[in-house]
Amino acid sequence: MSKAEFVVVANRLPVDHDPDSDSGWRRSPGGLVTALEPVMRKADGAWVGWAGKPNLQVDPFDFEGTHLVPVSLSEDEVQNYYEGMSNDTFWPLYHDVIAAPRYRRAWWDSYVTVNRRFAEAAAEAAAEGATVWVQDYQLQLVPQMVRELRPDLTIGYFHHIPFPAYGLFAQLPWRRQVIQGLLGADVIGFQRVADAGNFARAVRRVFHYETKATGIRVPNGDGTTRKTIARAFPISIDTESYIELAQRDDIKARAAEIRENLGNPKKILLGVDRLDYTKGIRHRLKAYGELLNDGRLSVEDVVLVQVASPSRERVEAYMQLRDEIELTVGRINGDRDTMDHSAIRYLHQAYPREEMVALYLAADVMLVTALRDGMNLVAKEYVASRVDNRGVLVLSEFAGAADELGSALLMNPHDIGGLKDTIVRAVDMPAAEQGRRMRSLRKRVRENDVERWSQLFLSALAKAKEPEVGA
Ligand code: GDG
Repeated sequence: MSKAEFVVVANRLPVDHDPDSDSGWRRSPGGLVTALEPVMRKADGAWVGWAGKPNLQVDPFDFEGTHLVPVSLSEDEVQNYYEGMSNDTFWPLYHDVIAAPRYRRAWWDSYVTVNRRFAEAAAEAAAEGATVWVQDYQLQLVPQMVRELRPDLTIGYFHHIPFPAYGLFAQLPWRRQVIQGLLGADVIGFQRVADAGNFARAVRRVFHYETKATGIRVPNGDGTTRKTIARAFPISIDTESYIELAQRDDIKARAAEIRENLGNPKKILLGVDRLDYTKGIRHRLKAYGELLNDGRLSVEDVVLVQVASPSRERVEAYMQLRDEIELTVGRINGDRDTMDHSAIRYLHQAYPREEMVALYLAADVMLVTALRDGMNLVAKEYVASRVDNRGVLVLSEFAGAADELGSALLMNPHDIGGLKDTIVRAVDMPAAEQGRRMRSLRKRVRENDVERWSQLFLSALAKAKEPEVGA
C-alpha cells in the first residue's frame, strides 16, 4: 500500500470484528467516523487503532475506502494500558476526581509501551510531509513520539474529555511526561476554552514555557523554539442525519408508540448516558425521587426513562456505580409505582440509533446532569432531533455543551434543590417558551456540526505548519 497523506490515530479502529459478516468486519457507527469520513476519502487516509479484542493479529487492510492499520494489544495491555491507566487513572483524574484515580506504575509502563506502538504504526503509515491526527486521552504521548520518529509530519491532537485544573492535574506522578507528550503536536484541541486554559497553566507551572493567547513556545532543545497552538474546538454531531431520522414516518410512529406503551403520561423525562459516574445519574435519580416523595410530581403524570448503556464493565468503580443506581431505581419504583404506572423505566441496554431518535422525539424533557463532561453529544442529538421545535433540554453547567447551548435550562447538578426546581420548571414550561428556546438551540447545532468541527481543526493545523513570520 502506498503511504497515506492523512493518518488518524485513535484507540479504536472505526470497525468491529464480526466473524459473521463476509469481510469479518462491521463499521462501528460513531461521531468520529462520520466526521472524518469525507476527509479520509479525499485525502487517501489511513486509520491506526485497536480492533477491540485482545491478541488479534491482523495485517493492515482496506475497508469501505479507508486503509485500516490494526494495533494489537495483549490481554495484559488491555488491563493495564486501557482499563487501568486510561479508564481508572486518566478518566477519573480528568473528570475532577469524581471517583478516586488510582496511580499504578505498572499501568503507566504499559501506557508508554502501547503509546509507542501506536506512534510507530502511525509513522510507518504516513507519507512524506503527511498530516497525523491523534485522538484522545488514551494516546497523550503519541504526538511527541511521532515527532521524534518523523519530524517531517504535521501533528494534531484532539482531547475529547476535560483537562483539569492544575491543582488536580498536579497529582499525576507522570505529569511532566504527559505534557511533553501533548506538546509534540502542532495543534492541541480541547472542547472548552477553560480546558485549553487549564492546559496552558499546567505547561507554565511544570515547564515555565511562555504562553501567549493560544500559542505556547516549546524549546527544540537546540536553542530555537517552535510554536504549538492549544485552543478550543467544540466537537459536534452529524446534525443533518439526526434531522433526517427525526423526519422519518416510521420513527415518528415509533415515538408515538413509545408514549402509548408508557401509558400516555403527560410528560416523559429522558436520560441517555453510558453508565458512567461522570454523568450524574445518581443526582438525577435523587432529585426525581424527591419530587415524587414531595408530591410535586406524580407517577400518574410523569415517567422517567433512563437508558444507561453498558460501559467499562470490568472496572471496579463502574460495577459499584451500577449496583448503586440499580438499588436506587428499585427503591424509587418500589415506593412509588402503582399497578398502572411506573416511576422509572430503567434500561441497561444499548439501542440502535433509530430507537434513540424515537426516544428523543418522545421525550418532553431531556435531562443531561453530568458532573463533568467534555462536551456531551446526547444534548446536541436531542436538540437536532426536535424538528418540531418542542421539548426542553435541562443541561449541566459542567458539560462542555453548556458553552454553546445557553438557551437550555442550565443548572448545577450538585445543587439537588436547584435541580428539582429546574425539572419542575421544564415539566411546566409553556409551548411558546419551549419553541423559543429550542429554535435558538437548533440554530446553534445546525451551524456547528461535526463536519465544521473537523474542518476548523484541520485548517488550524494546516495554518500552524506555515512558516512563522519573523521566526
Ligand atoms: C466522550 C466524552 C464527548 C449512548 N447510548 C447509546 C448510544 N449512545 C451514544 C449517544 C452519543 C454517544 O453514545 C455518547 O456521547 P457523549 O458525548 O454523550 O459521551 P461519551 O461517550 O462520554 O463521549 C464526551 C465525546 O467523547 C465526544 O468528544 O462529548 O464529553 O466523554 O452519541 O447517542 N447510541 C446508541 N445506542 C445507545 O444505547 N445507538
